Amino acid sequence: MFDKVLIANRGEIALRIHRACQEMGIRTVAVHSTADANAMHVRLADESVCIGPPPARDSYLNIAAILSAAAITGADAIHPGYGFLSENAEFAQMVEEHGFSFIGPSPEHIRMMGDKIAAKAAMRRLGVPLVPGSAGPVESEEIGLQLAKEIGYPVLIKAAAGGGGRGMKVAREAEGFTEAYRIARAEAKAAFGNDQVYMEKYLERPRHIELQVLADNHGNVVHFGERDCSLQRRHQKLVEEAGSPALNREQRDEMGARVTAALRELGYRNAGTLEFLYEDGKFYFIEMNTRLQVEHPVTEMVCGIDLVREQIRLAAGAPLGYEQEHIRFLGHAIECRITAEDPDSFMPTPGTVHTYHAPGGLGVRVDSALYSGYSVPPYYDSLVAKLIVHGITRNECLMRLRRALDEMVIEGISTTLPLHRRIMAEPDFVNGDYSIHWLERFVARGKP
Ligand code: MV4
Repeated sequence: MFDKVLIANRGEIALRIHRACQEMGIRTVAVHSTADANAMHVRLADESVCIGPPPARDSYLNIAAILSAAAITGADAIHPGYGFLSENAEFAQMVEEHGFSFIGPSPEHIRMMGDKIAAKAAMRRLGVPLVPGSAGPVESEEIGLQLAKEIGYPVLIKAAAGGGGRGMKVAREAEGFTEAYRIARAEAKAAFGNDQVYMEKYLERPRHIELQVLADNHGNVVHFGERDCSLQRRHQKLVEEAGSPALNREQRDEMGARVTAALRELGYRNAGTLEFLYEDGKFYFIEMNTRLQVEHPVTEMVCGIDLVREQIRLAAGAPLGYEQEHIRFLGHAIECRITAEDPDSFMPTPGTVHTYHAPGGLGVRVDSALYSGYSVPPYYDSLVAKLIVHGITRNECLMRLRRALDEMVIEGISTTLPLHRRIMAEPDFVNGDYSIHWLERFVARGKP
């Protein structure tokens, strides 16, 4: 097992990783920008190294500085968290070339899944269902037009290097196809330096459902069920739940079996998440994330497993040590992502939190790096706390979540807490009756 892990991240996820290490008897190294000198992740770590000025590209994305910090502190392994360098195949490769373990998948798998066309080709070959669409890149508008006719409108043009909603264009009929195609390619070129695009049938009202997997270095792969992440606005998730109110046990088992078989075949290692669109009882694979996700705690709550500890164990070469049948699902969990944003306009609200009080009680978990007197810097993601609540039934979970939201205090800056309180009182949400478009419409309706 590792003696020392460097955590190449900040905020609540740096704390989350530190806690797993602490329980395993592993010492931790925090890295931080000058803007984060007083951050909680720096205070709690066993050691810390300043790696640069506030802008992320000079600090949390500074590969040379992070590798130097690992070398001078004698770390054995690096955990990238989410965001920043977590899905950077070159970084994973350099970590290993410098003699450290990367706590995550192989650089090859990160690279493969970063290319959305390659990811889909692999999943198609391995029998995972996909949205009807192009088998590879769509090289010209003539080919695209022909294919759109075969698939049937509306179609969606997506960037091969995209993901997370960036660089997508809908064409509702042949009339607008050429323009959508040209814009999609130009935007892909500008955003990713790669203008390759592919095409899919556009699903009008799907849910966004993802499956959590873990794989060891010995060919064992298990899944931990699904998360429903349909509640999002402009591709930023606000609320996630495990399991999905739309699925039953048989559907979960069936998708889990298919996906674990595919990843076994691929030789995948460590943690991963497969994203699906779900509509009219059918699943369609769209992308795979090769990192720990923000919303992993809802899965931990229903499965009673520490996914970060598992990631660390697996990266050190340990076998999973349990099989699919040993993974049980108990009850329901919901996570609210609380951000330093205006709850109506979603403008960031950096500044000093003069009062912070976290809720508690049975089934309540708060993952946050906040403390009273902390100043939220303007340079990074606006996530300030995740409130995760577990209940035996979804209804118990909801009642407990409403209570916890009422108990939670973040004063000094505006946050999305009031919006979460409104969502949890909304009949559609209470009934589990929502698609990926629900929140956008709810927010547009405004406060009652
Ligand atoms: C789609 C889609 C409809 N049909 N693909 C957006 C994020 C990226 N991961 C994939 N996305 C979508 N792909 C087809 N064929 C609708 C979306 C989409 C979406 C997906 C998940 C969560 C929120 C979303 C919001 C808008 C659009």
